[in-house]
Amino acid sequence: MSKPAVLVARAVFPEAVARLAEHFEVEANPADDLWSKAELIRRLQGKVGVFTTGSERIDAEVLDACPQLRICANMAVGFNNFDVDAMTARGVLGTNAPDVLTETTADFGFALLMATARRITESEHFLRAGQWTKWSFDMFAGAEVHGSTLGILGMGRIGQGIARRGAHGFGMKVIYHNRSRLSPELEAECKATYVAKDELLRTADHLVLVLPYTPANHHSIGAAELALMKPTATLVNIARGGIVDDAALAQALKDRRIAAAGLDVFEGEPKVHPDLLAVPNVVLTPHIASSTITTRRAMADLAVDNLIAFLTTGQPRTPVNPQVLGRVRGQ
Ligand code: 8YV
Repeated sequence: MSKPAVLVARAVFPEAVARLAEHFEVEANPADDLWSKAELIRRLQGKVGVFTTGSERIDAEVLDACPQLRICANMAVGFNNFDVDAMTARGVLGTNAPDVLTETTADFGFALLMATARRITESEHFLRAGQWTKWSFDMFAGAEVHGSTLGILGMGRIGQGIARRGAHGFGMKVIYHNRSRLSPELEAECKATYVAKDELLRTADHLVLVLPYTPANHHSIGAAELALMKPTATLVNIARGGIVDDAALAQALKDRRIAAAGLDVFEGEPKVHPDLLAVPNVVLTPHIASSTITTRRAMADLAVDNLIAFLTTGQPRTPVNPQVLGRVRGQ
């Protein structure tokens, strides 16, 4: 009997593709470039599963054009590339890759906070440009991190990881806002206090965004929110582009309405708003918060586990729409 066919939509670890090939006929994109939607649909013909990397848009058009597709397994904790309602309505399972990237991503969030507050990349550019000719008493004076107030918007697993680092490692006072409050036990463990969003914006010395992208969260931070922040505050976004209005942020940075920002994600990435490239008080990284080999392997392994487990036993490890189990297409 021929094996079911799956597609790997973008280049990933060869070992991940090899594991899939033990169970399935695999077609794998050898390139880092995303296929166009038309090409993705063409490649998906006859495939029951697809390994996605968080950027391939799986919507009603794709699902209707690929009636054999039963599972989309994301190598990412975020799954805003999936139209989950359209998938659920058509009996297509989505899976994501939570937990395995939590600590690594929290490490990076903290690194970006530190680099932003202490102006590490800005001062490095100055040095590399040969501009360091003398000492001055306030040269690249930054913002205190230890003992300051850390604000976290979005208190899922990664947000909690950042809270722990801030509270336990740097003696920061941690405040957070989230759709729902943490349990008293988790609040105590993270030493975090729940506050309203406005209070978070007004009070935080360093504000870290870790909320998932949903239409409701689009431009959660825009001109009005930036206006509430302290002029000395810093903003870090390791969540998703689109949560921040990048044009409004660039203007606020230019006008020094906030002190600095650290951004790993951008609206329309890999394109970056030209005004962000033009201001000095921003640290910019190319969406690498989860990028260590150990963690990226674990993310790929989890996506592979989900494909194998679901297509062989019907029991995925980390479904995002578990309500479709039992009524997935073709079952
Ligand atoms: C990924 C991410 O690197 O997991 C996520 O949601 O944003 C990143 O860890 C990216 O989506 C590609 O897999």
